[in-house]
Amino acid sequence: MSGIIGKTNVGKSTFFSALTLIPVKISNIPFTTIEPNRGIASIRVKCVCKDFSIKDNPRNSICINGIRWVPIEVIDVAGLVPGAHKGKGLGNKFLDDLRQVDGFIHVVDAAGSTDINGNPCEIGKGDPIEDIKFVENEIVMWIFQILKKDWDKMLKRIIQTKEDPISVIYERLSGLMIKKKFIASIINQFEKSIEKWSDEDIIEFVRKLRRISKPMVIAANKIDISKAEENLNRIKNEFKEYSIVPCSAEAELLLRLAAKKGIISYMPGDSTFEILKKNELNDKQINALIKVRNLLMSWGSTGVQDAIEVLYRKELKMIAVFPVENTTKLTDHKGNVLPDVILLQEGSTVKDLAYKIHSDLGDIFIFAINVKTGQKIGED
Ligand SMILES: Nc1nc2c(ncn2[C@@H]2O[C@H](COP(=O)(O)OP(=O)(O)OP(=O)(O)O)[C@@H](O)[C@H]2O)c(=O)[nH]1
Ligand SMILES: [Mg+2]
Repeated sequence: MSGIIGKTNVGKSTFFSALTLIPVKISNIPFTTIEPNRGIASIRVKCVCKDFSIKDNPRNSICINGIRWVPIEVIDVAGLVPGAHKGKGLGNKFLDDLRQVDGFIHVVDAAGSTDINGNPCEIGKGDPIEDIKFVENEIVMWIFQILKKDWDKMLKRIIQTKEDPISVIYERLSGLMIKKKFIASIINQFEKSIEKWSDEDIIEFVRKLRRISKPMVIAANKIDISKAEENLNRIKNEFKEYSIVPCSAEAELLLRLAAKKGIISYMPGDSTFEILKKNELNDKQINALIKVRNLLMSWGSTGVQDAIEVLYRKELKMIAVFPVENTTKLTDHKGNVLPDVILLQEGSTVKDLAYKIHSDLGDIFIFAINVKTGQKIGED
């Protein structure tokens, strides 16, 4: 699952709607979204049907011309303002809805058309660099508050009953689904033992832990507004270690809705589209499409599909696996050819795959076969 976060009024819900085609409330006033929106987006992976020259009939995904569209969950939450962890705006409690996410899409107003509190302002007056810094800080403070709530109790267990600090913190953060190895690797970077950590040390720990366990892609939105390009370069200079994807959620939403109505032919991520029903469009609609076509020519795509794929491929290092029961026919027990595709993080074992398919399968798992090489693979 991926979480769409950011300052209020930057285009998070537009981005969500463009990905999922779920109609949600969108408006140019801060705090339009209050309750989270949940939906299903898709990411593209190369299907193995072409490698095996076989016609597949997928169940959990769709195959179009050798490209598998794999469903992934996305959640769009309320917007943040500086000081949210102290209760400003809608506060940060709603971030609890993001506990289970694998990573974040951080939408920013690259055109600077909203001020620090999300109110519309003269284009270029808002500073997306400040926005990125404060939103990241609010995410850190959210996790810090979860840890801090029980910090004294945790220290008691570590000091009096000599429990392993890594296990104690892992247990406290279990709701966030952070792998134990990440917690261990960050704790080991600290020279001071945990009993001596100040609040600043805990915050530093959380900051580092967030970076490796919940990666973030910056979606530099509103790229259709001219001022955005200048800011995009500033953002790239300031945050060199981040994946930054220029995008226009508004353009993607327009294209996807037009495609749904059969007015244009367009697939998410495409660099162009074709108008199919020109005589059903008025001048205003044609002009809007021409504007989007120019945008695609300048940027290569609207960036929305790219942003979510960068999160899964580059940041989360997900690979696609096509499990089958019959290794000759490449089918499940019902005869569906290449029925499913499952996303696994690089470094996962086949036992992890077995558990993803079914918990019962994980329990009785003995070995798997790599169909391409014919090799037997043990559980690790
Ligand atoms: N020019 C331009 N405007 C956009 C784009 N994406 C969103 N907007 C506009 O930005 C405003 C805010 O959009 P929302 O999607 O409601 O923003 P949000 O971040 O979900 O806002 P809250 O839920 O209030 O925090 C709306 O007027 C959108 O039409 C874009 O790519 N380009
Ligand atoms: Mg919203």
